[in-house]
Parts: sequence; structure tokens; C-alpha cells
Amino acid sequence: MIPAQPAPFPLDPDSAALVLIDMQRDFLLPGGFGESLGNDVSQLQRVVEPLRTLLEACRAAGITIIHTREGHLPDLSDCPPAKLRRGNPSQRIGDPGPYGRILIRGEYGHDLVDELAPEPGEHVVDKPGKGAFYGTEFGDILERAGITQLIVTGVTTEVCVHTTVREANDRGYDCLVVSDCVGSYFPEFQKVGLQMVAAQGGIFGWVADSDAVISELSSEFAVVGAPTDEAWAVAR
Ligand code: C5J
Repeated sequence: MIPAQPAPFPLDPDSAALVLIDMQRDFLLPGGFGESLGNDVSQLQRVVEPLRTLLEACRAAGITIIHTREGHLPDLSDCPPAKLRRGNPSQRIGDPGPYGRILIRGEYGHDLVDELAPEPGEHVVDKPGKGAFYGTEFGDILERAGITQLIVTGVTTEVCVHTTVREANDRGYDCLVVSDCVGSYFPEFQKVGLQMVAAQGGIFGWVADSDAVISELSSEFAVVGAPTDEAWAVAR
């Protein structure tokens, strides 16, 4: 059981996936898309180290790993005009940036930060929207792997993390959001975004920090198997 808000989370490593949402250079590095919108990227960079440690722990525990990247085809045919029109008029999706065309698949800035580079066998899902399910194979990957629990990390807490958790919640997945492994450019959104997940008895899911998840992964319980009905009764 992972100590969590609003209640302990009964992790089953065989049914769980670690999801790393959009840990892309365009969002995290100075000069990228995120900064072009006027954001302070240092707020997101603090996520990298705890997430790297959690990623290693999940790899060691044999947990399914899924990375996502937000971005678009070079001809922008998968980018709705409404999305294209948003943001800073001087730099939009598809415009040239310091790391290549902003949020365009195949460009350096669109790819994941070096510290969290996927290993062979890990899934990388390219998504045109904020949520991981929309327009992607994410749902099929989860179904094929028998995943029912998502350990959710990445950026940004109130945008792509929240959208994915809400989509997953509606589809019946149990989502544990890892508080120090998700990040927002806005400290107040980070705080309230996490509160919103666990509010009302876990309206969208659970929240715990990475130490709690890692201790559970290294404990004997975590490798024993699926949570029992009793475990879920405590968690509810
Ligand atoms: C944003 C994201 N914030 N990954 N994308 O546009 O949250």
C-alpha cells in the first residue's frame, strides 16, 4: 500500500504503467516553446531528477514504461487551426525555434530530455493533443499489456497531466499522480492541480510523492501481486 491522498493506493506492479508525460526539450529547456509563451522553465526542470530516480526504480521493478510527446506532423495537418492560433503570436507551433520547428515531430526540441531518454522496449506515444488518449495508440497499449493502474508523471500538471488523468479516469483506470514528478510553470497551479486530483475522495485519483512509490516498489508486498478486495476496501 502506498501512503497517498486521499487514501492508501494498492499498487500492483504487474498491472501498473509508469507514464511520463511530455518531458520534452521544447517545454523544459530555455529558448523552447514553453519559454516562448513567457514561462519560467526552471519550474519544470526541478521534476527531472526525482523522475529520473523513479524511472530507474520502475525499470528495476519491471514496470511497463510509457513516454508521451506532444507534437505535430511537419505539414501541421494534425494540428487544429484553433490550437495553432493560440499562444504568443511571435512564436507558434511549427515556427522555427532554437531547437528546430516548435513542437514538430522529428525536431530536436520535440524530443525528450536526455536524462529521461527511453530505453529499448519502452513505449513512446506521439500525441497531437493534451491528453494521451486522443488520436493515439495509448489506450491500445494499455489494453494489450493488461494495465489498470497508471503512475502518472510529467508536465504540465494542470494541462497534459490533468487532461490525461481525466481521460484515464473516465475510461476506468486508477491514476496515482506523483507530486514531485509532475511540474507546472505556475506554483499555484501545481498546488491546486494536485489538490483537485485527490479532492472529493479521489475524484480523479490519488496523489503520493516519489519516495512513497519507490519504498513500495522495493518492499516485499509490491512484488507479491494484485491487490486483494480487502486492500481496495482500505483504499476507498
Ligand atoms: C502544454 C503540456 N502545457 N504538455 N502541454 O501545452 O502540458
